[in-house]
Amino acid sequence: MMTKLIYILNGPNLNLLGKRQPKIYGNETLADVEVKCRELVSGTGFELDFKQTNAEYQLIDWIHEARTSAYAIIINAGGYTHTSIAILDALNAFDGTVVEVHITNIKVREKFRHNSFISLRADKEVIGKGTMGYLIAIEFIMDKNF
Ligand code: CA2
Repeated sequence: MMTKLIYILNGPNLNLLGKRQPKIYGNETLADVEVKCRELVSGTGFELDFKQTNAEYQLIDWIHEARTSAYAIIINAGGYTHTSIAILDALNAFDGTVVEVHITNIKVREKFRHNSFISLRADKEVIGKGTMGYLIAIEFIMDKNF
């Protein structure tokens, strides 16, 4: 059986998850989240590429790479969510499913977090569900496939 690849892309500062500001972002590290995501797809015919970077160009390069290798992208672009037309442009060149994830509810935080450029391309947004949002995003992609 051919496996379907899901890219899970994490942007700036998400490497600090579980290490600072637990009241806002919780206690789980990004490595913990990756383990749970891998458990969820295990034996389903889906495969994960789970990555984090602090660099905008790197997110863009990975999205370009996904054009030929991935079935879907789950993206938490961190602070670039609210600023990056370049990431939106890259996502617009990707034909597969795009799910935007935010651990916190960006709509009820500071005003500068309310806008998301990524939401203009996303097929689904999962916001304010904590790190469970990544699992909800995977479920959405897997359900869409059946
Ligand atoms: O809620 C989210 O998932 C965010 O994408 C997280 C970003 C923030 O800029 C967005 O507005 C919403 C921040 C990344 C996490 O930054 C941390 C900083 C310190 C400790 C833990 C995480």
